[in-house]
Amino acid sequence: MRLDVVTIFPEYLEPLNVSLVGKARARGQLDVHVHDLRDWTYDRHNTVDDTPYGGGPGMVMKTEPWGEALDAALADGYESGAHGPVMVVPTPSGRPFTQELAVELSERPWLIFTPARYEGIDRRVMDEYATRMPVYEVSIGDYVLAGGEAAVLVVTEAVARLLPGVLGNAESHRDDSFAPGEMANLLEGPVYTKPPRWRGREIPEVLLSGHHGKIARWRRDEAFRRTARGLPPHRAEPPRPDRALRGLRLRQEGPRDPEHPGLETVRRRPILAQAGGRGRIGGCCVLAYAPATGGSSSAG
Ligand code: J9T
Repeated sequence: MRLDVVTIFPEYLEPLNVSLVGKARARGQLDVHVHDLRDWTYDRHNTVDDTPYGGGPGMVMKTEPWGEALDAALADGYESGAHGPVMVVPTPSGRPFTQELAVELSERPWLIFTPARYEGIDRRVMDEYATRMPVYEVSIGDYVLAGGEAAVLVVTEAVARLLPGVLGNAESHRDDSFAPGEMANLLEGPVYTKPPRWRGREIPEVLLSGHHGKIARWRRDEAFRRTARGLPPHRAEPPRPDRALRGLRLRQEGPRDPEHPGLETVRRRPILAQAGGRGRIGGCCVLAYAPATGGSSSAG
């Protein structure tokens, strides 16, 4: 996979040389190119921003440096044989970044990140490149950052570990929280390692039983239990019931989400803005599971 990052802080992307992503680079599984946006400015001050049309606070990143930087990154990529670019624009108003989206991005051969500072990038840049490639505007959570670089690191790490051969054991992301398949919509349960007793705390006996069937069942039960205690706050999107949720039902408190009329809200929380996502400005549904036989009290 090829990654391009265009930024005014190339040094912010140094962590891409470390740990799992750094190793994937060293092994040639990831081909990372970090570009300085200011290389495409021609004034004394290397200006990349200007005041917003229509007034208002803050500054907006200018079209011209982004256009030239992206054209140059694209030309370089195509020249070296890359194909199928996707532009990834980190922004708090983007589509929520989920494991599902990480999987989708991991299947693309070439990602071009455009982390912005200030109030964001002039809209025409995204509109222009959307005529040439898919443009994903992505939010890593309901908060605002000083710049999109930290979001690039988050997305890259989530995507890189899904690339074939990057994780040591091919099975090791099968059981991730949110991974598609058996554990879809479930959070991972607790894990333990040696010693078997620490400060008076023992590990669950079943894990020492050597009985693989019982251990697998215990792990699923623990995952259900953790999920029933409440979804993590960053899950703005209601989970879809699936095979893994047979025997559980959803409990209600609050209004129904019109997009998911079969599901019921148990907790509401404010969200910043998810214009492109499935949440609603000012509040969204968070769902919790309850045993089908249980009463109607909230699981949250
Ligand atoms: C400037 O970028 C952001 O503030 C940002 C990017 C991606 N996700 C967010 N939640 C914020």
